[in-house]
Amino acid sequence: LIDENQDGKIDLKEFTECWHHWLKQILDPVTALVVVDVQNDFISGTMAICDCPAGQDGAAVVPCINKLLDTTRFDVVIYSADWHPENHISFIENVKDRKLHHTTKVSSENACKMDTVIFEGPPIVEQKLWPKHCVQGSWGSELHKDLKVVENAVFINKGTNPDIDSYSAFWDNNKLSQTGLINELTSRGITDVYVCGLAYDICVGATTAHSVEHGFRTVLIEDAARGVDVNDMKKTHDKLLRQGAALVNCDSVPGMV
Ligand code: VGL
Ligand code: ZN
Repeated sequence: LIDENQDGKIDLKEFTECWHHWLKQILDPVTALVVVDVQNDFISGTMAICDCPAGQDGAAVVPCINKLLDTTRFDVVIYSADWHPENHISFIENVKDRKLHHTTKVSSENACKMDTVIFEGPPIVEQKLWPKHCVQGSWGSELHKDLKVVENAVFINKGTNPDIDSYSAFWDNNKLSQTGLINELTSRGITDVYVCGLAYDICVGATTAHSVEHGFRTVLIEDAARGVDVNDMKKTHDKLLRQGAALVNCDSVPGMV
């Protein structure tokens, strides 16, 4: 692209034209939008990210994602959901039911949000603790009521095994088991994966990283995501850039104007 102003910036209108008439024909993308965990508990429930250190508004992703869905044609739209059984390993409430590794000390008054503990094996598991959230079938596990759900959408549940947490929509945290996401993408010949949702520095980041690893051209739509901790968000951003993901805002997604 010619940068006529020599200011390092390329005109968006010009880019959109180039995209439709030229780049799109060459790259021939088959696109998926992965909407990560836009669920009640992360917005206004037990793990509302507005109560987290970054103080962000999780609900703000909803109009942004709806606009993306209205103006851009994705070949498939995937909605992931954190989908835990009552006895899930990540819940603070369940620590008392499991055996802690002898090096870990958790007094009840210290068992606050985001403590990391080591559970006795086999296998030994290091686990960040969270308040009970996204219990299968509960209100907290439902997608936000205003989120647009398109026809022929694909739904992926994760974190269903009581003994393993799963931040990424592809793999569990120990990379022992996969969800059905990779099959849904490869069976459709997807080349480009766009990722958005909650939370930027946890499940969105993990999903984006695995998408890059799987070899998809991967685009994280940053203004359609919100996070928990500003420092972790910055770390996630830098790590994903190094790994080769593209980090953009909604208005530079091809098709969005
Ligand atoms: C998530 C913490 C625990 C997320 C899920 O969706 O970002 N975070 N479980
Ligand atoms: Zn979870």
